[in-house]
Amino acid sequence: SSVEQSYIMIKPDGVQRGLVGEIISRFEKKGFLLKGLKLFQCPKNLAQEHYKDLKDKPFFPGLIEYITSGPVVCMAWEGVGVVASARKLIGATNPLQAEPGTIRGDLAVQTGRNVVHGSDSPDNGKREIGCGLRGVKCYLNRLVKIWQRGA
Ligand code: DAT
Ligand code: MG
Repeated sequence: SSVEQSYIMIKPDGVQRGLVGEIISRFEKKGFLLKGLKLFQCPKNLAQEHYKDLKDKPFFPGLIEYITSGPVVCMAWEGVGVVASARKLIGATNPLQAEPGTIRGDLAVQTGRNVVHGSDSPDNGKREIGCGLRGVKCYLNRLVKIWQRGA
């Protein structure tokens, strides 16, 4: 594996249920680097672009309605092998099939309310970060310098 980025998005149910800290914490504790973040009300056209590969699925209209129903937290996480590792941390699409210890396995019940999104490939990571974090800059290197300097 090489250094790559995954687009992780806390869906409206995760935000409304107060799970933002819990979900971010799992990626921080694993050791990945948070490179971008915003709280965002996703417009319908951007949700359709994000999920374009699923546009012919019967659940697509309901999925777009769900994702645009309230604010989401959009994030870019970076690290070696982060795309596959994040999918493991997140767990199976159907939370009833997701293993205990995964985010969906611990925190969700319904496929249509599965609290978090994670990219399925490094290429989709790039594409989805370009979509959900359009215009958001990466500041991590600057933060590390301040932290290393001390008080
Ligand atoms: P994942 O989010 O695990 O990558 P996916 O890309 O196949 O799963 O689908 C995207 C989202 O669409 C998924 O998180 C929830 C919804 N979804 C998928 N399959 C569904 C189904 N059979 N019924 C309802 N919603 C579904
Ligand atoms: Mg997917």
